[in-house]
Amino acid sequence: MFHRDIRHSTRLNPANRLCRHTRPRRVRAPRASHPRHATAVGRVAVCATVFTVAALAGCSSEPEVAGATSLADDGTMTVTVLMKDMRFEPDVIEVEPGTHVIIETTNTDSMPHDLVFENDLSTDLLARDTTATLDLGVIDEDLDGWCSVSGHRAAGMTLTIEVVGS
Ligand SMILES: [Cu+2]
Repeated sequence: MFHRDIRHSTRLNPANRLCRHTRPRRVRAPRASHPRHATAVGRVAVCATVFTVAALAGCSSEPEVAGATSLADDGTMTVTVLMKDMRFEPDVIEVEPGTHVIIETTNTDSMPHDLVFENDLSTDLLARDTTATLDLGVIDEDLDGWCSVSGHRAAGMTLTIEVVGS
């Protein structure tokens, strides 16, 4: 009886209710001093989360994982950012000063979005299911980004690269 109720409500609820709780709004870069180790641990954690969520709530239709981070041998960090429900996920990316950051962003909304940074780097306007890669170069201070479609920034569609640590 109890089990049946639970299953019933899971089926009725949008699958992303569970997914959303597992997605970080804020992402912390792996420490540069141990890039390989940090990357490996991060990837294992992300994979485990995706598997669990997919099994529980059927979220496997979304291959991109918000906040997924990969670190190249030279320390260049690539972060996956989703445009979703008029938000960037994650909306804050923490990096250590001097980190070379590349943003790979995919629009999962039906409406078009773009990503513009205060240093004038920007993506094209992205239709649904379109991905763009933006090389931000080496980050030494906080960098504000947003969607330039009218009203979206004011509605909270912002992305901040935040420099932390020393
Ligand atoms: Cu937008």
